[in-house]
Amino acid sequence: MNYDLKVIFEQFTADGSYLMGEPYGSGHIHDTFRVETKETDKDNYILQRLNNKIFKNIPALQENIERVTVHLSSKLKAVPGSNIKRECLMLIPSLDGKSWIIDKDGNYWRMYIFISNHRSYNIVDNPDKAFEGGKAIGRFQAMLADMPGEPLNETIPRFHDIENRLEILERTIKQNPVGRVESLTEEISQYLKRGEEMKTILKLGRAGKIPLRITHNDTKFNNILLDENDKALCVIDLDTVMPGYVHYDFGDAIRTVTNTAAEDEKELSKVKMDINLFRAYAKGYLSETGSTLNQVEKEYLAFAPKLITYTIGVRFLTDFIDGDNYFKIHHEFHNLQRTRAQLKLVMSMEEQYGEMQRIIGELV
Ligand code: ADP
Ligand code: GN1
Ligand code: MG
Repeated sequence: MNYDLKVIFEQFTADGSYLMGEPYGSGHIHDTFRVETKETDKDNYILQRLNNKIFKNIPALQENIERVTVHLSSKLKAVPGSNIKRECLMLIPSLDGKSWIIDKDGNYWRMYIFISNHRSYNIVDNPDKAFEGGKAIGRFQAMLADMPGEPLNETIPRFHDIENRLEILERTIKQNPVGRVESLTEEISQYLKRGEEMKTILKLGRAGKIPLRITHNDTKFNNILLDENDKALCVIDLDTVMPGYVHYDFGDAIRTVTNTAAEDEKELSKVKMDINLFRAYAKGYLSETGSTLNQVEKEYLAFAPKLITYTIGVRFLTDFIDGDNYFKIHHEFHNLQRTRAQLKLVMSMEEQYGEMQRIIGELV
């Protein structure tokens, strides 16, 4: 699709005038563009066409992001030497004072200041970056712990609820809408046989042993921007910030930080969990949250990466069976490749589970 980015840009109260816009980043959900302004001393911007098939209530989604960014920036302002424009997402209001606009074709758009000179990685190659990632997510959770007001809107209901995800998988298998189920016997059986174990966190929540907190829920490493020295800078992609268990954020970060290969790696022998990166992330994370987590939350941190890697794998598998309606894909078997790579990563975590538990035990 071709959009008139200049016309859309001009419906926001940006400082600076439109020079050019181009697709940006490797997110799986929205259409993201970087807009450069003519003036070299003005900010550049991120313009996003929001996926309103996935996020069905955009005003509720934007209300969450407004609340979260106001709270985070007020906390950051109190920190000497902080640079709000780079350490916190900054929404740009539209001409009519909202944080989004609807274009003439009914598309929803929002705009942020482009965070300058950041670094973003899909794969982590050393423990220092992993440690910084852990600190960034730990600090993010800590800063949101005292956000006032009503609970945030649930932008995607039951997002990480594995019972929900398994129900949808089983329903999609039964429907078999594009005839792919027959060729997936091995993948389906590998996923389904792990289902019961994966309900552990939900059960602890229901038993009142772990609290719902404000969590990010999409902590893959390319949603954590680092600065030019590879130090933690800003946590982005706030669409799913809502009530959740800390295990969701810890697990999703470990899924991406410790994987020695890409999320969609075809050559499965390359996919492993690097235990040194696990240790470094956990150390960074616990340096910020160690004093607030309860004993049971800490005890189950080592379990969380298996759960979230499995959950995302279940979602890729479901989407492949469904005919690829959710995640952006770049070729016909992309979701299948992702499904297999996530399963391989779960297996690598299973092999190293004892060591993961030992490391957490040492750190808490
Ligand atoms: P998606 O939900 O599709 O992943 P994101 O909000 O994560 O969308 O944005 C996609 C990508 O755009 C990010 O991974 C990041 O590279 C880039 N990005 C998003 N917001 C900003 C920003 N404010 N400054 C710089 N880069 C950004
Ligand atoms: C999506 O938005 P993005 O690309 O950061 C997805 C996550 C998955 C991830 C897998 C709203 O994240 O849940 O873990 O892809 N986001 C949504 O790469 O579904
Ligand atoms: Mg993203």
